[in-house]
Amino acid sequence: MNKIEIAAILTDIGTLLELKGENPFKIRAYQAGARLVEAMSEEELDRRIAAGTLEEVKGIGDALAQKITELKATGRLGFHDQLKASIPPGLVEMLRIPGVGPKKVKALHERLGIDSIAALQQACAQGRVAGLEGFGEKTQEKILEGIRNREQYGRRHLWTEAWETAEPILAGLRRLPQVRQAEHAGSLRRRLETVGDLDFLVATDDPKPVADWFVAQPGVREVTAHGETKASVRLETGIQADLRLVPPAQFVSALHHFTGSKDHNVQLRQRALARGLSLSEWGLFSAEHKHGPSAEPGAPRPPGPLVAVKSEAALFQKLGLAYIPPELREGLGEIEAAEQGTLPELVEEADIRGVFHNHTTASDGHNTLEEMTAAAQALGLEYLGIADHSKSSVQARGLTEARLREQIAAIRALNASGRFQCHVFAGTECDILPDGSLDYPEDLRAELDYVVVSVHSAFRQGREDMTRRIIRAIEQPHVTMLGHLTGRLLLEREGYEVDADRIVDAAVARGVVIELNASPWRLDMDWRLWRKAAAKGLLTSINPDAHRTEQLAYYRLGVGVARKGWLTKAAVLNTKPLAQMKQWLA
Ligand code: DGT
Ligand code: CA
Ligand code: CA
Ligand code: ZN
Repeated sequence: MNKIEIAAILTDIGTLLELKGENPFKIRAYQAGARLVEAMSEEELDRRIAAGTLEEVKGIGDALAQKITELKATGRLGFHDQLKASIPPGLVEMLRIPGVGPKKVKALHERLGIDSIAALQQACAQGRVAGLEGFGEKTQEKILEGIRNREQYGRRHLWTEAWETAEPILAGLRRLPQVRQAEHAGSLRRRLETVGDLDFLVATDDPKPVADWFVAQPGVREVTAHGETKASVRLETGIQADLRLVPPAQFVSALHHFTGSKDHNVQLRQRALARGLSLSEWGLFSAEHKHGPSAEPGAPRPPGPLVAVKSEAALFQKLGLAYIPPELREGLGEIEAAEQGTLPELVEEADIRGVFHNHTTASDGHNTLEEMTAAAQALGLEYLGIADHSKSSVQARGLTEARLREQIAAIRALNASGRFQCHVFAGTECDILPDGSLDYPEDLRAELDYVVVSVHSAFRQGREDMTRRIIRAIEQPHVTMLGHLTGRLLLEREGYEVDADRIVDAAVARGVVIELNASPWRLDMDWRLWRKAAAKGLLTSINPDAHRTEQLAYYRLGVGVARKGWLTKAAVLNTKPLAQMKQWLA
């Protein structure tokens, strides 16, 4: 187990103890222990475990040191397993409702006997929760809203989660000897930020064994269809998956059809008809009749000869169009642009040279500055921008001015040491305070290489106040970019309301960048707004907002979303090589 997995278990123990109403000191010891483990480098943790010197770290007592050592050695902890087994699983599930923490769960369980989300919903609906001490009408309403959102959102899945489920399935399909070609289709292939169900398409002359494999693969909870042209399953993760099986000659048209979107398909079919062609999942057909006009009234018109196409590019070409990448197939003008030859040359993963807006253990990140730098370098990035939280973000352990100055010095020293090829830019994610002023003064901002400004408080201000607040923030000196425009958390909470057009205009006027926050929960600013914004001259930066080393790779997800927003390499700041980037920031 690495330090992050160990810390996660310690945190979990803290939560479980809190649910049991254990001694607050004991709870805090586990929470603090988790943080201390995270803040250590992997090497230090190994060294201390080997030397038996964990207890020397202030805040780690004997009992904790023993548990950490056991986790490191065996990857398990008997104490944790027993603790988990002693608590009804419904209580842990209730923690996923926004605003419901361990103390509330405990009170609900002890005083009202509530041990599941369903029971909680019922109690709220009957007004029994509002009467509890520490709850009230407002809390009750918020809990209900949280439960309703969960149900509504529960039908969709974050793109990354869907991708992680889908990749091994596609790989499995491709390994089957009967499979000639296999692809993802649907919203996953179009890189929509959330995915309803997975769609797979296979070309085969022998569909039965393929469908049989699909419904029997590990992770299948329920089979909802099992035929030779289509099979559907529900997976353990709750995601549903459709497999379509077609003869090889039909693969291209079926892939196009099942990639969608529906709007794109409808528009393309109309275009085909206008050109004397008929397009469907079965193929592209010439509409001319071979069979004369003798068909019965109302019978489907027999198709004319098949127009063979070897690739999607060829399919588009037959319709007089340039190739439209899947990300753009949303029926939002891509067909017109493909006709006029004005489709953008989309940014690609390989264009990204470095990443801004990343956290370290100095605030709420899980890896040290050095670990983050090593990881960025391993990804082949030329530069890494650090942007820890500012002092008002207390819950995220935001840096005081003195601590930020120390961090700047540490970053300069690291660059000077030559330890890493990857250059580190010193930045901040500076809070935009409720009145639009900034959490750090101008002279300190001037010492940094770059400044991200973000809203993390007073979310319910209303559209007009929030818009003015953000514009005021980005109009101040030494502001490089605006973080997560709406603060949304996909499938969890809506963002705060803003007038995006006005903020974009203000950013363009001041030469401020708006980030494309590439965290899978955010993907904010939304792809639907980028095409128009970039046309106004807005630059973006694809920012992973990484809180641990593995999350640096989120920039790849951000590239997918940028492509969906029609963005070119030129519209993305962090495609600049290091020397140009330094110049631009200066
Ligand atoms: P999702 O699953 O809700 O995230 O979105 P999609 O786009 O993956 O939709 P899905 O799985 O229902 O269907 C996959 C594709 O199949 C869809 O993008 C386009 C095509 N398709 C499905 N139903 C229709 C339809 O009624 N008309 C047309 N033209 N295409 C359809
Ligand atoms: Ca789908
Ligand atoms: Ca589907
Ligand atoms: Zn933030």
